[in-house]
Amino acid sequence: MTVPHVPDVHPAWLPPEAFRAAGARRVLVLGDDSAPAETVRAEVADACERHGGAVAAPGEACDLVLALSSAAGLPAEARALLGPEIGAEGFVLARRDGVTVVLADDPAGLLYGWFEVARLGEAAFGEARPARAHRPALRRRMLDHWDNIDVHPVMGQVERGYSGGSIFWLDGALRADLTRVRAYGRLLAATGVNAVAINNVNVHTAEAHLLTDRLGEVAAVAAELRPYGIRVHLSVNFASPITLGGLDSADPLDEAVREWWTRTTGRVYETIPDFGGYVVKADSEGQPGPFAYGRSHADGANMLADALAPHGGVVFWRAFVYNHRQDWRDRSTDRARAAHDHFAPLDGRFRDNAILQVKYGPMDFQTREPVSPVIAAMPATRLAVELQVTQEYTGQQRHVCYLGPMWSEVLGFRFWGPGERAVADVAAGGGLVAVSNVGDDPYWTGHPLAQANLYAFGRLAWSPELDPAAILDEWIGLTFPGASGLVRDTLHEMMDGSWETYERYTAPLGVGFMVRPGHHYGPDVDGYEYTPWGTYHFADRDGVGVDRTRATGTGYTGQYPAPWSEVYESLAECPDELLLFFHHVPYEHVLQSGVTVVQHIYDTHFAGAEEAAGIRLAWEKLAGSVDPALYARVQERLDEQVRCAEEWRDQVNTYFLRKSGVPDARGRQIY
Ligand code: BDP
Repeated sequence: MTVPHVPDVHPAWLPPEAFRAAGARRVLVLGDDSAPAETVRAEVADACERHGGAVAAPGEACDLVLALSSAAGLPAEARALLGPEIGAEGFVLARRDGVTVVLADDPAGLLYGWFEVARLGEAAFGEARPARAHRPALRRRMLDHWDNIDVHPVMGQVERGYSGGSIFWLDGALRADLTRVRAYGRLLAATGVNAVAINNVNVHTAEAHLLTDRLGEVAAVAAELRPYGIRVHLSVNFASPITLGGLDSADPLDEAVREWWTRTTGRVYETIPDFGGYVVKADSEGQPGPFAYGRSHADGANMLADALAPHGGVVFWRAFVYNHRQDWRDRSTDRARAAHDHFAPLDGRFRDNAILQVKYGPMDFQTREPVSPVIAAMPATRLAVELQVTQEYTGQQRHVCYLGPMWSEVLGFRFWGPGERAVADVAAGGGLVAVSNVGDDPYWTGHPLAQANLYAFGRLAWSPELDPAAILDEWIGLTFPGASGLVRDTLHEMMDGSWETYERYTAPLGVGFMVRPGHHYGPDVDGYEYTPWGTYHFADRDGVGVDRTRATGTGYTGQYPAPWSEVYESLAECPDELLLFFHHVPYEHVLQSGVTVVQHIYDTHFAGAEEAAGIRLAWEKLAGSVDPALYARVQERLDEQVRCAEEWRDQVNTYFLRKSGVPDARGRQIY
């Protein structure tokens, strides 16, 4: 096992300097012969070789001990930490008498402890630290790749990918050199991610075969990720028994079909004993599913769960199910209601190893949505919350948009009011999942600053209570080692409020979309207005917004428990930022902020575009202080962000000026 360093690829948050503090010390590792423990030994050796430290033998003096609690010959400093169970993937970190100790019950915990030491840098070797247990709050912390083997004529190779091609496949075949996959696993492990699904949820023909005759490719990827404690998952096509197995049905209650899944899954585990499980998008946007046989989603998910159970696998069954062929003239339908309508009645009917994967909002990864009520509605079901790290609707990695604050809000949202359980608590036994934003781009993420989103995802999945601004600083510190205060402060200033900036110049007050159909980049206010997709704003000459109240609208507010059902129902109490998601209001409706809706639209769009220009200006201060190639890449993206923000500003402002006839109170130029 060697630590993967890939030439010509940006090291992201793990540059060699990140290990300077630990690598300059004498380090003792007491692990076992598992893959992650082997990785820790390799990491320590690599860091020590680079930075002048040494690998200590048992009994020798050392500055850092990384040990399994079950290891023989624990030094006294580590023995002192033995006590209550630390638990799966967790570790205890302490510093006493000049020795820093990481103690874990399992090798994965050891690995996470090693990366925590790297994150702390010199601080890990300074003052004494009382013992502190670190444990992941969410059990599964997974990235979904929407990668295809082949290049899709419209979507490219990675669906909604903004960072080049797949890191797994090239020219229709698995890449010959998978070092980069291992380097990716390393980056993810350093944030706490422990699962990856390697292919698109829309499973096309070539990718469907990964389950059977192309399984060797999955095994090869699993071999690269295993050392970093990451389990591989596959997206599978519900119709596989027909398309791959030659059966005439995929009915989940048909014995032959169940038999096929059992056999096929058995073969998967013979090849990949630690395979994680399946991801399924069924009866959604044209994907096959159980509805064709008059069966429920619980029937479908349970069939796969039963096939996986003997091997310890899980099925992530996506709740993103809605009618994408709806009649836009019919105001009684509401896409926001769909997931709850389909799934809430099935609560309690899913197997224990079936995890319902729910998008954070009821629509589709918009810049601002209320938290999906499905998350509150299924107490007897294991749930995972799904986020979109890939910035499909948040600037497509051309715009700076740091999403940590949004995710932190989602995870901390309390459906049942203050003091009650938060979303992160509800999902603790399921997990947090996100669509990955990496590709074969030399910076991994196209926009180098979009790396921060990947980093923040993992950190929040491990510790949802972390402050996203602090995570940002952590990321800056690791990624720009030795950077001056000016560089660090400037990056912070550019990124910390960038989600809200993006929100200001795009669709207003939670109404969503207004993007160009198909690729979803840039403004098109009416782009989806008269289409079958169910993503409307209902702007007319009198007002704008979607009436989702129980009193006069679609009744969606009724899917929330109190107090939110009442808060969202009430025009006076509904938070401004979601007003148009829940209510259709006249343009001169006065927001809680004291300005009218239409004036708010003008103000925020002028402000947002100005802030985008301010972000570019801030970056220009850093010319000469950061790597020139990285500087140029960010600069080119910022030029596009500023251009695009102005385009949004002008289209949205013009549209609402013409619809409403209400001039800007501040007399600014609107076209
Ligand atoms: C939408 C994307 C589409 C995905 C879909 C999904 O536009 O490409 O297939 O989500 O989550 O946001 O399945």
